[in-house]
Amino acid sequence: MKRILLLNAPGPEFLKFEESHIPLAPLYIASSLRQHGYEVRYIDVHNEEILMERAGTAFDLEAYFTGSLSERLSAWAPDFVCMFVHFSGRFRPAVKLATLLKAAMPGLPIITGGIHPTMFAVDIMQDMSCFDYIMKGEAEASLVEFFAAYFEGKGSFADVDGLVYRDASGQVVGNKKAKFIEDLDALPFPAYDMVNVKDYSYDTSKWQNPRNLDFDMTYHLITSRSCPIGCVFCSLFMVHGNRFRPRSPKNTVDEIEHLYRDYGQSYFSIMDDNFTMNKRRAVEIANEIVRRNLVIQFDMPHGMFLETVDEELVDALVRAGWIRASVAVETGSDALRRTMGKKLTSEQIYRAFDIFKKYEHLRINGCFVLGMPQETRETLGETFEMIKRLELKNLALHVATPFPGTPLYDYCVAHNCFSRKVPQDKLYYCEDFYWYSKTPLIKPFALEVEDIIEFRTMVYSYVHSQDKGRIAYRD
Ligand code: B12
Ligand code: SF4
Repeated sequence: MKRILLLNAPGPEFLKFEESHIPLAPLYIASSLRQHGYEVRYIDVHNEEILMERAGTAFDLEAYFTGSLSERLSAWAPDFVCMFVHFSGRFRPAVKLATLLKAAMPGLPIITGGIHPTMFAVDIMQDMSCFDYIMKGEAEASLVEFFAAYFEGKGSFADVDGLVYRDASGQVVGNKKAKFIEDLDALPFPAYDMVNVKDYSYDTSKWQNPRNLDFDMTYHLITSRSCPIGCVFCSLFMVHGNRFRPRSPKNTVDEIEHLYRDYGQSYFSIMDDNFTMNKRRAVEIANEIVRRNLVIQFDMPHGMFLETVDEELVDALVRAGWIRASVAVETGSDALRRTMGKKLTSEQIYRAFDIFKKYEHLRINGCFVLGMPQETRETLGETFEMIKRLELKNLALHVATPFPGTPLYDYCVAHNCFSRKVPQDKLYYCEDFYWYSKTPLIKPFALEVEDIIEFRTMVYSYVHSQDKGRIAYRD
């Protein structure tokens, strides 16, 4: 039986997390590979780093590699390594780890994937020998296809969806990513048994807990993949396509019930991009949670589609244990929101918030994007007015970032909207895409970047002055 080692890359220096979460990408991949007869092991380097630092030991990747990791590698002797890179900022640490691996075990092939390798796949493969392959986008099916070709000679690399590889002459070949899994219910649940769940627990004593439940972590759930809205700054379509692909309410609640009954879990975070895109489905999920007597709490930190919000939806979700969500309001200006690619209107936003306000325990985090090329003093003014009128308890003011491959990037190139020079090669190492909120990369036509920074500081201090602690994440 072939042995596949899954490695979750460590985090970058500039973004240290105290909380760690059970990551879904490796566990989805693990369960699919196991279903197809592979022996799989998972090492969450990122989580081990967090645990070490929590215990007071500074994490040094080289020392960790030569010590604990190398021992486990030689003891198990994998046939292939899959390297997971959750976000762009973890790409450099992933390269460092892959380079150490290649130096120690040159014959061990490494494939990487995730949003960052997907965006820059061909460039990375052209420049870096530490990766042998890249798999673009959603990979449960395509990785199985690839391993069948690699280990058993079934089919050719040229036919593997989304694979980027070097041909016999060393030329990089990038296959198109065209196939997305239609029936997500057919996927096995993430292989939760591969992690020691306790390694992901942390202090939740300050978390909102209206049902007074006992929990020390949140489990992430993906109940649907992708999103059809097409915001001009969004890069997600490159990984998951642009069609909303939902799991059925039954399959979704089966997973929740499995985690509730077999793992004693009562707090969940629905990480979908647009959980409420299909209102009927969301209501059915909520009703099914209630019907099965699952006494849980859940949040939606990654987004809720406001267009479908009505009394019926909110009431059903609250009865099922919903306590908080982030909503992508983006701006107070209808015109600017349309420029971003959203049809959502201010009227719909106010209507949704009027419903939310009826539930005292609900915490809504308003997410805004500042500094689009078309941002003006007037649109910033409209945003501030909306923030005041919505009386947001929590708020996130992000700065627009033109990720390569998005319509916003192309627009910024065409209209020269960059606030500074963006390198033309090795874009995958460009730090502006790593820690993007620091200094705006876009210079709006009618504003300076300093105006955006000042506005952000002003709004945050206004919100703080209204209610101390309002912008804390979970308490
Ligand atoms: C859950 C999540 C989180 C969780 C992470 C939990 C965890 N344990 O890792 C939390 C909330 C902690 C989080 C934090 C952050 N996140 Co996050 N997160 C997500 C989210 C919503 C879902 C990811 C997920 O689990 N998807 C489900 C799985 C099945 O899909 P997947 O991850 O894409 O994996 C599939 C493919 O990509 C591929 N694949 C992935 N890896 C690999 C590896 C190999 C070898 C192969 C073959 C294939 C492969 O196969 C997988 C299965 O199909 C995504 C948005 C999204 N919809 O993907 C953002 C997202 C990945 N996060 C993002 C960001 C920016 C962050 C933060 C930096 C935010 C911040 N400023 O703090 C932090 C960084 C955290 C850290 N330390 O690394 C961005 C990344 C953008 C970018 N280019 O960098 C995204 C895309 C959101 C967005 N639209 O902007 N995040
Ligand atoms: S709504 Fe969110 S996930 Fe959908 S396109 Fe816009 S930013 Fe991307």
